[in-house]
Amino acid sequence: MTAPKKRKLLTLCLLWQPPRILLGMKKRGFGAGRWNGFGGKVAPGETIEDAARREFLEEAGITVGAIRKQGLLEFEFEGSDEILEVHVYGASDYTGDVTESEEMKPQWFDVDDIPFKDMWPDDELWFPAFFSGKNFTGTFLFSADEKMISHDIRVL
Ligand code: 6OG
Repeated sequence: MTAPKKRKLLTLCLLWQPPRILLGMKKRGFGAGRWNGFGGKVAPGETIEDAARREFLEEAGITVGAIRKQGLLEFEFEGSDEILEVHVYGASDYTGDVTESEEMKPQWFDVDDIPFKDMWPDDELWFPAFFSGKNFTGTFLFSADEKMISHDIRVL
């Protein structure tokens, strides 16, 4: 029997002020070279929402206002013994100055001009649900070389 896979809790927060959205170019580590929302691992003893806010501050230098949970995404990579459980939040206001960090280079994009070809391939599939304001779930299987093999997205 194979052991059940460990789950790694992560956050992903999108700051959306129609018609613009703030994305960050990941400069190092997992997902480097791709634009994404802001987020990372939930630390022991921290709520997922606190982690989302902390990561935004660490990566883009700003404090987000109210945040709303909108999605739950699960990513499995072939050959990996863990499942990434990514909690997706939306925010629409913030305080502070958007600042580049060692991990992320932030940039505003028009929502009609999102650089999907330089993002994780799943984003194009669930961003429409995010922008519709609906809640959603998704499960994705990736190959070890980061190609998407299958996906199942449900808009709730
Ligand atoms: P650190 O490992 O840097 O956090 N993340 C993904 N985001 C998208 N859009 N698609 C994926 O498809 C992702 N896998 C992980 C979660 C990694 C950050 O990247 C997100 C975190 O915000 C595979 O701490």
